[in-house]
Amino acid sequence: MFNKNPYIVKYGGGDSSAVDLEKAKVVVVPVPYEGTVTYRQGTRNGPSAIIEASSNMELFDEELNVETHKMGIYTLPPIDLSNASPENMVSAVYKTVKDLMSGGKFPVVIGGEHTVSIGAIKAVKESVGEMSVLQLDAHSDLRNEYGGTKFNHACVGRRLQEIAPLTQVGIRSVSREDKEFLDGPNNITRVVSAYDILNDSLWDRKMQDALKDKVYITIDLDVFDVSIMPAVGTPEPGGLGWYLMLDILKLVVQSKEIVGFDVVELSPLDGNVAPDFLASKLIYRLLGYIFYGKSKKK
Ligand SMILES: [Mn+2]
Repeated sequence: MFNKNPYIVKYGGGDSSAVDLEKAKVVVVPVPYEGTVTYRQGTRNGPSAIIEASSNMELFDEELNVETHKMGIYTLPPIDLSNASPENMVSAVYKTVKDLMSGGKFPVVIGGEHTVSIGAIKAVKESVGEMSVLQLDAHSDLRNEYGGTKFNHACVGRRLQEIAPLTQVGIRSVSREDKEFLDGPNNITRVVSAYDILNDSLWDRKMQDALKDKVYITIDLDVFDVSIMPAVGTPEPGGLGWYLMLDILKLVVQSKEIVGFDVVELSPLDGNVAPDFLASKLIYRLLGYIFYGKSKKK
């Protein structure tokens, strides 16, 4: 479907592709990597599907009443390392994001499988110092090793909490090893599960209290309910709806400084482009909240 010359189109389409790198505030980094997927394949097509969808999306944000792209969104050529080891891919993403951070850019990484976040988060952490990672995900992904590598997507949470304090929200799938890790004496990872969101009226307070002032957000699209986001490698029932997700993001943007984010694990479906558009609009809306939503409270 969306495989024809995908990167000629930039995120946001015509208008925002006119921006050059020097003038851009935000730089989109597509990483179509799929090296350790365990079930449904196709995340390598995620970035091109998101970018394609973005060129058919309204660039006027009807909630915020702004044209978010006007602050300058630049899309880099993809970091395409399909046959590389996860370690090599992680270090390539690290180098790119590190350069962007030293240039004062705000990084938005789009995957690809969830391991693409590791290098990005390491680079952002080194640049901004003390920060938290907010992981919106169905899965805890806290195994130390899976399929013979520490860089499997099932180990992402574990790697991330080695870089910065981790708070996971929307979790509804936990392995025995994940659980033992979470219950262990030295664990500082905080989990606000899908069940907490349903049953604990203080869940939002708990999420905010767990986060430091600076926050990097990593969004695994399987955090959404499968009814609106079926295009993921490992779907789990019982996920978040669109407006709940927006409320969570608004809450975090209002109370914290967001230092970067990524959106990963889109695995486009033949014959259903709705998930691609969801992912594209999610990125745009979150950029809107971060760059226009804070001062302009409606
Ligand atoms: Mn997941």
